[in-house]
Amino acid sequence: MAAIPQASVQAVRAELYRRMGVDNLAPLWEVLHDLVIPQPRSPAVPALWKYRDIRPYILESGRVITAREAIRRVLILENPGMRGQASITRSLYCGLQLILPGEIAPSHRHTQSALRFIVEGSGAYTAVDGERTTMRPGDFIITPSWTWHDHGNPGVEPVVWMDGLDINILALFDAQFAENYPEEAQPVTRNEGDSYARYGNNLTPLGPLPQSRTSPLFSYPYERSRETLHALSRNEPPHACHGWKLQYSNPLLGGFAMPTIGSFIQLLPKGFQSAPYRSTDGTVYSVVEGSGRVTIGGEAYAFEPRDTFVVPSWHAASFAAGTECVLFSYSDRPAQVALGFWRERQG
Ligand code: GTQ
Repeated sequence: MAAIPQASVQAVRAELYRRMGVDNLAPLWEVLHDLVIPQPRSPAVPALWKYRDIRPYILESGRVITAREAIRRVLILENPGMRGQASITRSLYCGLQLILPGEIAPSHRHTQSALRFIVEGSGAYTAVDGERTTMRPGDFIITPSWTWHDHGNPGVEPVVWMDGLDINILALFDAQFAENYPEEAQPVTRNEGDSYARYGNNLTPLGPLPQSRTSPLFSYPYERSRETLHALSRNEPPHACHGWKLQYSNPLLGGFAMPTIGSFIQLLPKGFQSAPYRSTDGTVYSVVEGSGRVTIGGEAYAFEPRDTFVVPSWHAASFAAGTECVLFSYSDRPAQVALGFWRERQG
């Protein structure tokens, strides 16, 4: 090789690549360094959406299209590094859904799992498996894979919630299915509170139990999460990175509440400055209470209630709580843990 001029080596290789390309072959050695990389290099970038700035667009969308016409009237929070891909991280979707008084978002089901985190307004419901649950700010609600679900608002005020879906995970595996329910709303077959009574009180009905991988408890009311956080805070010091942080869990199986999406709620005391934390699960946050500052990969963002921000994979994040803060978050952690490659680093 040493005797062959570099230019002709390049030309010989290029010619080989061209011919093999015709037969759908490509040389690994030209791309290896981009395929197998020393640490995550996410196309997602840190970003924060101020609710105060985006709320007018949400309400304006309510004047230009009905929930019935839109099916789901949602503004997608697109990661600025991944515009046009309906993604907030590589694996996850995030949107803000609006339902106005008197509206119904028609029933359908899909293999994607969804979570709802209520951002503004009360009195709307989501129906899953024949049971309606009333939405209040801070409630965490699950729509398990392949369950019929419709949303309605018999109340008097607009209701806005965050939708988190594992759309990109299903797309990665080409495992998406969806269908519409023949009626606009599914029939109500169980009283409100049934799933909470069965599974939310440390008591389990004698079989047969649901076989789903998703929590049978489909609504986790904020009142209870908040109370639990404050109870913890009275009995132990805050974690250096997380303050007091809880994972929403499946009362039958333990672990995460959903098989693909992990969800969390944390309390930061007033004046708290967290140690930096990074993990491979890019994470979406919704601010429930309080204001402060999050520094993501060296960039600082001020936040206040109802704002949304995203910490991409392996970006160090740290919090400065100006007042006592409550933050909700979700990520693809259960999927990474199940597959054995999730990593974190504290400090
Ligand atoms: O409520 O079923 O934001 O199917 C995106 C897709 C919400 C929903 C979204 C959906 C839904």
